[in-house]
Amino acid sequence: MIPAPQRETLRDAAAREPSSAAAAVHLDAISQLLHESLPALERAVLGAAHGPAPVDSASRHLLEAGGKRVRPMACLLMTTACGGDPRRAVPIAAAAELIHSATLLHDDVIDEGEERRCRPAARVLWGNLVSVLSGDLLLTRALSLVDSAAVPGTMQDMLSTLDRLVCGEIAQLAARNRVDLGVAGYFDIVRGKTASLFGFACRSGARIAKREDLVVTAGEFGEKIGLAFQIVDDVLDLSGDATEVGKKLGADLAEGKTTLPLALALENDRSGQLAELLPHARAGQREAARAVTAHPLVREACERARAIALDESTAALCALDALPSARARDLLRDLSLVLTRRNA
Ligand code: GRG
Repeated sequence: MIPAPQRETLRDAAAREPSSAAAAVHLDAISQLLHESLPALERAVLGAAHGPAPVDSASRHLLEAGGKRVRPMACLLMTTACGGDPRRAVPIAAAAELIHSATLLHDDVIDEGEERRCRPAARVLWGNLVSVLSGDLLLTRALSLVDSAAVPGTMQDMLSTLDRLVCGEIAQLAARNRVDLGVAGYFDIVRGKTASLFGFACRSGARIAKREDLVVTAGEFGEKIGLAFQIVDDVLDLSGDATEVGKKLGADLAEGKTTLPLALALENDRSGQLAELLPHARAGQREAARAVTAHPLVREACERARAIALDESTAALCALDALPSARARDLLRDLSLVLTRRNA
């Protein structure tokens, strides 16, 4: 149960601040605290893309397109919040970003995605085979980084995180086109496919800082912001701005995914009108897709999903009280706020 005062604080902050201006201020403060480790992180991430052509080019194409780097940032901040030196966290933070990048390269093949980070997906330029092998290359490089860092507990954690990621994706494929997945089924999938890697990034921060006693707390924070992050991703797919988001909107709908807004809307669909429209939208009928996206139950569910993401982040923040560094703890709080309110 989230203590009421903290819930108020985050909701108030979310309502008070225009999201883009606040995000810029928060991200600037995070960059200042991590001014030595962020450039090193970038070098470590981009340095992983060397290898045989054209797999190296496909990897670089994705890595050089940027991305928000939120998983490594969470790792670096958590290391600092637990009293450690963020420079020591660079290899494992880079590994978290490389694993994420590998999943994107594979995911775009599975979902036949065309755009990623405002660019054509690697599979569009080099084909599926190269995209899969680029993902494999980055995955291997990530494992090497974790192995060389030799931080007790992180390799084991990395392996079980990969297991959860893959199982989350398998569960999502098995649930494709279902209308009865429900909110609980949705959360099961997202804990695996998204929250697990945020959890790894944060647990690793506590381990790098040699605070084994804080690993569970840090992991709880990471898993919760990961859930919140995915929920916002779902909402943006149904209601975002394609130029800001950097990929085609409505993709989740077309791919038969039951995202949180859809699961919530379907729960309230007493007339069955939405459930009837959904298979047509998923079969690629544009009018049906437009009708689903504009449906009042879906619009209302997008608002509710944003509120759930905010509550999940607030719950995450409760775990942070135990962490020693107040400055880094505040910045983790700001990072959660940015992630929950983002439009891209
Ligand atoms: C272990 C290689 C490997 C694969 C596992 C394909 C797969 C199986 C899992 C896919 C998991 C997946 C793509 C989850 C979605 C996570 C998500 C919200 C992606 C968007 O992340 P952002 O917004 O992207 O951080 P940027 O571009 O900013 O980095």
